[in-house]
Amino acid sequence: MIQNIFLFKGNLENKFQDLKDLNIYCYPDDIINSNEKILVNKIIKEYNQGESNNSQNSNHIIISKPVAQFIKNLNMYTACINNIIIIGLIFDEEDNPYDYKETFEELMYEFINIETDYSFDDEIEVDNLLISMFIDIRRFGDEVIEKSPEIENFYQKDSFYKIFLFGLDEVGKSSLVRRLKTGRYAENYFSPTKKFNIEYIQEKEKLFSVWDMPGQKVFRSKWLKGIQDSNIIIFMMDLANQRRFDESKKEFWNVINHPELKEIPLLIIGNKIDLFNYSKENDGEQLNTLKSEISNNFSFDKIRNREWVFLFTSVKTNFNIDNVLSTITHLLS
Ligand SMILES: Nc1nc2c(ncn2[C@@H]2O[C@H](COP(=O)(O)OP(=O)(O)OP(=O)(O)O)[C@@H](O)[C@H]2O)c(=O)[nH]1
Ligand SMILES: [Mg+2]
Repeated sequence: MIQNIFLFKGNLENKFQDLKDLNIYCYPDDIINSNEKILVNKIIKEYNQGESNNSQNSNHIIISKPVAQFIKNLNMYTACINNIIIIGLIFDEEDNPYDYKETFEELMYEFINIETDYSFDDEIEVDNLLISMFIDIRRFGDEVIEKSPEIENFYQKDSFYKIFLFGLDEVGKSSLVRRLKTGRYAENYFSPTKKFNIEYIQEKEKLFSVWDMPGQKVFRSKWLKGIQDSNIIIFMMDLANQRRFDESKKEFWNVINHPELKEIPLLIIGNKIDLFNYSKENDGEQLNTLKSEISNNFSFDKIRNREWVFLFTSVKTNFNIDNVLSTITHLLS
């Protein structure tokens, strides 16, 4: 788990040559300061050797490759920005900093927004940056790297399952997870998911970890990083948004054809049925017609070598939500 985060800010002209001009910020503990010349020198040595032919274009952020270093019992991971800033993470001794590589790089780009030309001039800005990054990295570690203790028992009992939940943006994935976990629903409760949203849901003697994927296009290439060891796949679509059926179908088949998901049971959810005009009196018949239209659209008849079930739901009105968990349980048995 991450213990501390620090930031060195050097002088533009001489980079990190003169430690007098170096500002050092730490959060939450002041474990590094400019009196520790040897330590500080060792940390920045990596970056002063690097090629300095990167043009100093203030609108451009250049993040040099993060490096893992072990100095004075400090297990750290540092990266240099535009040759004048070094940001470092300090982990517990037994941690592997490379587990955090992707998140670390992503966060740096996210926080240091290129448009606003992040200057690091304001101390409060820097403090805020460090605190936000610290919290995000710790949260990532808790969710992705470390198993929470409550889960250990389930591992032993062999009743712990991973659910991979994907689909286009705004189909209602995060809303479904919240509904299943808390029974609650609220309109526009979530902003679009940006990282894997991992929630644990207990159903009788089983514990499910639901990996709710971010659906926006920019994040879809990351889906494949979340699929390993999945026991069930859930694909969700927005029934009312037929203009996006082609896009949705394409993403569905991209994932389903992935070799790692071979033979894994599949639940397909057509959500937002509340927005669909069907009369309550003969909804059974109308739903059947709708279901075959959708099956044709998405070519579900081509699904091979796996068990699969299609369900209509409305996360909003709670329609069929009880059946989601029971269908998952059925598919696992
Ligand atoms: N009418 C209706 N709206 C719903 C339903 N389920 C979710 N919504 C709404 O759909 C919108 C998107 O919901 P989210 O749960 O954030 O969607 P998501 O699939 O997680 O989206 P990404 O995180 O971007 O992938 C929100 O405004 C929800 O309130 C439903 O069953 N019916
Ligand atoms: Mg979401």
